[in-house]
Parts: sequence; C-alpha cells; structure tokens
Amino acid sequence: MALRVGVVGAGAIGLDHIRRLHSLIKGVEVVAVSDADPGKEAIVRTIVPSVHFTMSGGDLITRDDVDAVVIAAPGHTHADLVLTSLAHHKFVFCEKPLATDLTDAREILNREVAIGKRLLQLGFMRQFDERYLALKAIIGSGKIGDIGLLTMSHRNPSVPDWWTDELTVRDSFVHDIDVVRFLTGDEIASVHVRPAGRPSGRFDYADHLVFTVRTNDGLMANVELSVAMEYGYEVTCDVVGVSGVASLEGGSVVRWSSSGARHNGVESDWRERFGPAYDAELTSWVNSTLRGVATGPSSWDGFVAAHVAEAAYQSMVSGRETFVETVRRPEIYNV
Ligand code: ISE
Repeated sequence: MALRVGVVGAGAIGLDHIRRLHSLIKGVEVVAVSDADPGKEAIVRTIVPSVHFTMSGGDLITRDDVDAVVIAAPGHTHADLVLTSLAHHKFVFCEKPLATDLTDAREILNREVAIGKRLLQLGFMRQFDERYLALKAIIGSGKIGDIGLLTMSHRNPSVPDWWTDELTVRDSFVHDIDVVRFLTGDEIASVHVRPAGRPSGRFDYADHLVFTVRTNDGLMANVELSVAMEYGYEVTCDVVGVSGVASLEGGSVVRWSSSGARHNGVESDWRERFGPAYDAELTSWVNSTLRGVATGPSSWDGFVAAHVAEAAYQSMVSGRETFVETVRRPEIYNV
C-alpha cells in the first residue's frame, strides 16, 4: 500500500516536493495539502487534481487518511507542526530549520526521546548531494591526510522581503553548521560572526557575513554567507588536509569555452542547485517510512544546528566569539 502523505506548505519548496512526491517517487501518494493562502489551492490542483486542500496544517496532520507528513511551511511554523505530528505519532519530514528558536528545538528533542524512537527526518539535503558525498568520501579515504581547515561559501542571490539578519543565522547558516559536522564528524565548540563588506542598508547587520567556526578537535571553518549576491546561487567548499586539498566547486559541472573566454553556468537558486539532492532525500524518507523507521538527518542534528545558530546570533549581537556548551546526544540518536 502506498504511503499516504500530507504536505504542509505550498510555497516554492512545498510545490517542488509535491511534484516530486506525486510524479517522481514510487510508493507514495499525496492525499492532502495545506497552505494559509487559499489561492494556492488552484496551483496545487494543477499538480494533484484530486488532493484534499485545507488552510490548516494542524487539521491536515490529524486526518486519518494522512499516514505521514511533509512540512514545507515557513521556518517559524515548523516547531508547532512537528510537535503536532509527534503527538499523533506520525512520521514527519521537516524542511530545515527544525525550529527558529532553541527552546522549541529542545522541546521537539524531548518529545521524540519520550516517544522512544525517531519519527523525524530533517531536510539537510546537502547530505544527499553528490558533490558533498564525493567530498566526504575523499576526506574519509585519507588521500588528503588529516583535515584542519574548511573554507566555505554560501551565496544567495536574494532573500524574501520579510527576511531578517536573525534568519540569515537561524534559517540559512544552519546548512553550513550541518556541513561542518557532516564532513568532519566533529562537534562545534565556538563561533564568531563578523560583517563583511559595505552593507547595502537593507539589513541592520550585513548582506555578507563571515563565520569563524572552531570544533572540539581544533578544526577551523571559515564560512562566507551572503544574501544578496545577484549573480546567482552558489556554494563552495575547500577542505585543507595535511597532505592535500579537496574542493567542491561552485556553478554547473560542465564548463564551456567560446569567444576567447571560459564559461561556467551558475544556478539561479537552491532548488535548481540541489534538485537531485531533494529527490534523493525524499525518496530515502518515503522508503524508510514505509519500513517504519526514520533515517538520515535527525531532530538531534536540527537541535545542534539550532544550538550553534543561537551561539552565532549571540556573537552577532556581542561581536565576540561565543562558545557552545556541550550537550549529551540522547541514546535514540546513536545510530
Ligand atoms: C533556503 O531556505 C535553503 O534552504 C537553501 O538551501 C539555503 O541555501 C538558503 O540560504 C535558505 O534561505
């Protein structure tokens, strides 16, 4: 029997997920969609004509014909929707961030631990991206020796009108936090945030930020994060080891030369750059949910990202390096 899924949120990524669940991934049926904007119903029906549409995410989650939930609504709504899903013991895929508030992230962790098993997979899709997986494989092969430094860039061409400095940290930087943990296998000990370049005046803090991250084992990561790089969407990562360097380059994989110049296309946004990774992460979620288990990035990864993001926000406010207290990982997350 197909997994009957309800999708909360029919915005940009929500519609993408509805399309891939309906048309690409096997063993799953989109039976319900919710969005606070009733105007989204018509768009949703162009993808799944017979779907049940509601304006209430909570009503969707509690429906008897919804076996599992995909949360693709704005980040500040995630915590309540996840807690409702857990309260009804429904498997849930939640887009990042787990929560935009550390207290909410901790509450989700406590609820899942109280249930005694994982029910949530979190949308850290870079862990399913072929380039990041290849980078992790090179690190693990020992070809570049012990690693000591990551130099990363995360450039957004623009952000929505409602975006804030705080969301740059709590909703965007969380990807880079997870990448540092994913590639190094280490936990983050401190973070120091500084503004870079001349602000455009749109944000109180900055359009371009530099995060200096240190891990418990003494590795360092320098992360450049921008929210107004009009040329396109691009992420890069250089990993420096004692005997070599491994690089994840930006832009499209294929380069071309013409008219005396070399060219390399750059994706327009994160949905284009990470499309195959979203396909892979949701396919994995459907397959594991059909087996009755949650796999991949967890509430623990989401809690740690929120914990480090809180330290980064404190650093943004104080201008100083902020240390991250050590938190013991609950047993259910020890795979
Ligand atoms: C967005 O929500 C994403 O998840 C993208 O992957 C990230 O690059 C972007 O900064 C976020 O705003």
